[in-house]
Amino acid sequence: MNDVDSERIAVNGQRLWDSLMELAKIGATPKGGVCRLALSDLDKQGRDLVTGWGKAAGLSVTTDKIGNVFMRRAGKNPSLPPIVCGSHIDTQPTGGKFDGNYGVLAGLEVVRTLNDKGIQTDAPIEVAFWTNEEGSRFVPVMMGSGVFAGAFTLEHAYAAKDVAGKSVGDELSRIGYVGDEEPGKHPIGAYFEAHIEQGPVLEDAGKTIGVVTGVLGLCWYDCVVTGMEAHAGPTPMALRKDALQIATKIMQETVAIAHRYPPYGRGTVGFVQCFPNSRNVIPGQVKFSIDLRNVDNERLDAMDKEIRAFVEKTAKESGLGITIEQVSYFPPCPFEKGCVEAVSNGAKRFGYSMMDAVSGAGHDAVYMARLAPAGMIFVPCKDGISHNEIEDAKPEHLEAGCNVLLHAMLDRAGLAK
Ligand code: HGY
Ligand code: MN
Ligand code: MN
Repeated sequence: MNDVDSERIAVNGQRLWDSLMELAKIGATPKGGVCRLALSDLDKQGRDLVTGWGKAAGLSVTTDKIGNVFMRRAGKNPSLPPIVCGSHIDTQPTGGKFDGNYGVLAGLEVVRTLNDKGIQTDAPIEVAFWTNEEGSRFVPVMMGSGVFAGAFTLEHAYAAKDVAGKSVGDELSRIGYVGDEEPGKHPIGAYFEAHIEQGPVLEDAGKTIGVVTGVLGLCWYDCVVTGMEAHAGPTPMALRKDALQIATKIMQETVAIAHRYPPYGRGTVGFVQCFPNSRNVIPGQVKFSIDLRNVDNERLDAMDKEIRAFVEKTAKESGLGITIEQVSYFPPCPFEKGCVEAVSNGAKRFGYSMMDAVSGAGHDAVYMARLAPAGMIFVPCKDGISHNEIEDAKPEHLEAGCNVLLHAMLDRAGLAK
């Protein structure tokens, strides 16, 4: 046991790639992407496949009440808190093979490699996947890890509904993943998440590993503009209460605010519902999402104030009813220095090119960082594209990131003496 030179062990990149391609078959789309929405039948199939692989690798599986799953490899010292890695396996409707899935299967590959080499760690190792990271079908975003970290209550999460009116509580129990464990009552010694960058910086710089120093803060809002449905023909322009025309002003301002707070300012409107959505009816109501992000609290707070002020001014000027409700929020999140160093040391050990990176995307690691030292490993994705069915990554980059994950985990878990 442990007679292997742990400095040199490396993962099996082909096995990692094959497991990614196998999981990607669940919810595969014609354009080569994956649509596996949180708590759908496909999510259940993905969960069953991954937990089946975990059990086959000798892991013991526990699930908590919001459906977060933990797959545990015993360490020599069971009283030590586990070193946890993972990510999510739910995807966007036009998602890719790698977003989230990579971090979970890289964790599984770490376990399979330790098994192959007969290595026993001092602390236990766990591979986790978190419920509804994407926040696409159900809001808030990063739901499972957020409940785990106490950012919002289990009841709040259970009550969340999708556009068809189905609730998280009902859907989670329908797929059979309401576990016994109280969310958060699960020790975490440290947490690492491997993820594709989902942006162009690493590829542009020709680097293999992104040593993630932190994550942008995020504010999500639901904005509803209420006017009056009327006939598109007889209604003079000056007498309309056109909800869509007013909504578009707020949508434009969302983007304008992001441009006013560079370089990390982000403003996006991705979800729009127009009622009654008929070509010859002046829209009576429009509901849309607003996603604002930035790298520090000052800028994010300023962006929040500006969008709220603009909504208030627009309501006054237009006379239409406008509501704006914050539905997700987390502040900018720096990662713990020791974990950041463990990641860069792992990259150095293999001689991988690397650079510091700030994550524009939110990740479950943001909530884990509230509970324990946490860090992330980025690898490039093709043309920096993600949340798109054409999302792609190179096997050698995915393998490199997994090697760094392996050594960062060993750095924290220690080898059994
Ligand atoms: O929205 C995000 O940043 C993540 O993909 N859920
Ligand atoms: Mn993700
Ligand atoms: Mn995503």
